[in-house]
Amino acid sequence: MAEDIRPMDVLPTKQQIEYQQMELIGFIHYTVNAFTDKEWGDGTESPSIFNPSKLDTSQWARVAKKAGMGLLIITAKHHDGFCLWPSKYTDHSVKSSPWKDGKGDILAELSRSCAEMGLKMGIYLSPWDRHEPKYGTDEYNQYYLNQLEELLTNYDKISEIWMDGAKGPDAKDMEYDFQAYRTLIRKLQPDALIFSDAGPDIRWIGNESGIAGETNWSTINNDEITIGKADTKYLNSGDPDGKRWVTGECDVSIRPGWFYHPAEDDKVKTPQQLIDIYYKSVGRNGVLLLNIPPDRRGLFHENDIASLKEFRQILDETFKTDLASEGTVKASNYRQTHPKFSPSNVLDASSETYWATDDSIIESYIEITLKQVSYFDTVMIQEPIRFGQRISTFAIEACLDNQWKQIAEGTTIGYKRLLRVSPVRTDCLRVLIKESKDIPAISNISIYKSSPGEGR
Ligand code: FUL
Repeated sequence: MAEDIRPMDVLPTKQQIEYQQMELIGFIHYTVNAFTDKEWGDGTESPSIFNPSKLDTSQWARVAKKAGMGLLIITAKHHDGFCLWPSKYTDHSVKSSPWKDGKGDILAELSRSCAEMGLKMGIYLSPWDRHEPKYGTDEYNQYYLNQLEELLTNYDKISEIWMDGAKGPDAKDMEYDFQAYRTLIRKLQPDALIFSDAGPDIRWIGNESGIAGETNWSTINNDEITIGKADTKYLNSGDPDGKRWVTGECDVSIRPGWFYHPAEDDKVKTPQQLIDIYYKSVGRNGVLLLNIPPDRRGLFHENDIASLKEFRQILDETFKTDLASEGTVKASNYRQTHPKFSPSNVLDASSETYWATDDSIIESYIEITLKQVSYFDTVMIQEPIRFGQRISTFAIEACLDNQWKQIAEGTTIGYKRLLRVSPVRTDCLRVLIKESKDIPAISNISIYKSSPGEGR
């Protein structure tokens, strides 16, 4: 049995690989803001205004599942400090609200609904807290840790913890003890992934439009990053010399705001806009974190659901038939001419098998002859990231009128790269690897014709 290729020095963990394979995950922004029409509550809101009439976490989970999401992250506490669970460390929570006579617990309900739908759950616990009087003193760090402990022990498995660096100009000075937060998370939920500008497991992609850089390395040097003050360009493209694997997460809301505002009911992103974001996030080695804010009833709004549904239909239609799957493959070189590294491995739709070249062979190509002449406009390439991220320059050529013609070029690939190429009709294409940090390896190449729903 041939040995696998030598892994790069910086590798993802099993949890990071599983996380990236989810591709699409959901964000739920909910708090008193849904009732005050604000984006940032100031912490003086009375819990008595929090009274959703039909809150139904199973509707959220059902819609998310149908859209193809694998995880739902909820604002357990946003900047206004109002807690969606009855925390014993504050009264500023659902327990002081009229919702379910103060006996409700949104985290418990969501945790059940996620389990029923086979979804993972994550929490956003805002470090910036505009209500809690301890904020600005060291005691606040203990308050935050206490709340983390409640959330990480009372609600089953928590898969992601989201910590943002946002702070208004009026915020009191406060040194967050991120190190202590992380230590507690690792102790209570060792498999949970921690998100912040600096990771350590998942990093912000540097904008709130859901768009990863065309070049997107999953590696960065996060020791140099201060949460809330990060260089957004650096986060957007990652760093080929990064010493840590910190997967990029692309957050964006389906509406202009993160929270529900009735005036935005007709400003929900169209399925085509969502598709475009998908190609620029998932298609650029990122994970798409799409926010759907429940309305005052406590439900996802009909318009958001309709858009999500069509978005999913377009994706399913586009990626239903891989026009390359029955083709034949050859490569300029393959490692030890051993079947384990055979170029045909790129067509078997498995991320386990892969093509790789012999030691020190970087410049190379892999050529696919389709079973029949086909019309396509989308190419997908994947690296087996368990061996690290390698490729840094590639091109795609199609055989047109008996000549190779470049139809796309790119830099990084990573877990998944989707390229929208000008439509071509051919039975032959090749992927050329030009530069790579070590010998290249590719697990999949697929080609598709995008669904007309995409608006072409
Ligand atoms: C930011 C917050 O200030 C916004 O309100 C929103 O929650 C966004 C996802 O993160 O840091």
